[in-house]
Amino acid sequence: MKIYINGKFYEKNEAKVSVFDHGLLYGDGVFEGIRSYNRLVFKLREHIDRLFESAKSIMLNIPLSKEELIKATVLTLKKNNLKDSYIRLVVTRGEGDLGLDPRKCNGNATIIIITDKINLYPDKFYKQGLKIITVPTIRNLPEALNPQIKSLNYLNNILAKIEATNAGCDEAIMLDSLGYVAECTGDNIFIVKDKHLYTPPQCMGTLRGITRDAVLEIARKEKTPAHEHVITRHEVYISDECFLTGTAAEIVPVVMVDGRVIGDGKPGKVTSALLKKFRELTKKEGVKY
Ligand code: PXG
Repeated sequence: MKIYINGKFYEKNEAKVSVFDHGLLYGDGVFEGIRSYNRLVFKLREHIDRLFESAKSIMLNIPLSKEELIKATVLTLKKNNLKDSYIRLVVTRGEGDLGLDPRKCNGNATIIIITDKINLYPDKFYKQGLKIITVPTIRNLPEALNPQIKSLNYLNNILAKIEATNAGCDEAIMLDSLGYVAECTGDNIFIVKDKHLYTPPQCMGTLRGITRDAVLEIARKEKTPAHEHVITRHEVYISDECFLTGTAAEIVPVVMVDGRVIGDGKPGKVTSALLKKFRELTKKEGVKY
């Protein structure tokens, strides 16, 4: 495995960063998780745009242009000769001292590109659907740490994941500070009611997921009404179908929420049709390498 760090390639056991890197010391940095399908990187430009937006928000200067970062990603994929891949782009504040002041990092951001074989979710998740639970940990307040920033500090989501696992569930629904449904720990959430799709708007403490946007795009093309609208837990419980979207999961059905059976307790028809369309999209769209 060849890993890109600041313009050079290293073998896995030699790919290391300093213990003084503020990505490690403070979670001070940003990242993206991207997938490639049959040598096509799905929505690469959208992921790069989001990475730069996250970086801009935390005043982290990425010392490459978007085009250069796309080239570096493609080069890493070529070097690793991976047809289907999971790509992790990480940009940290870089090496500083033990104080949190980012000025000590001298603008030496660390850029890391890891490309690996994709670890697919178990098939049973798609066939049987997920059992999920609402957890006590709420999603970060946009006024404190905006969930639009895909930062290296994922403790908010990790705590929620631990709570779901402790309860014997596959995923966690995280609420916002008002008690509305925000998202899951690494996925966005959708419900289907009377053949309409609903997903929380991004302003409610929800990451604007790229898979979420792809689903909204498919729905628009298919003339399925889709709404970005606040969702309560009640509306999730009485929905006909529920599913999660994310780069790793793609579109995964949910069949139980907080002990309530969703629809008939099986993955729904709308969800399955969307997954089929989504997989067709990943076969034909993307940056080739
Ligand atoms: N919400 C959150 C909080 C996320 O972290 C999504 C929604 C879905 O966004 P995309 O753009 O992927 O449709 C994410 C993305 C991981 C991992 O290793 C998690 C994500 C991305 C990549 C890797 O668990 N989450």
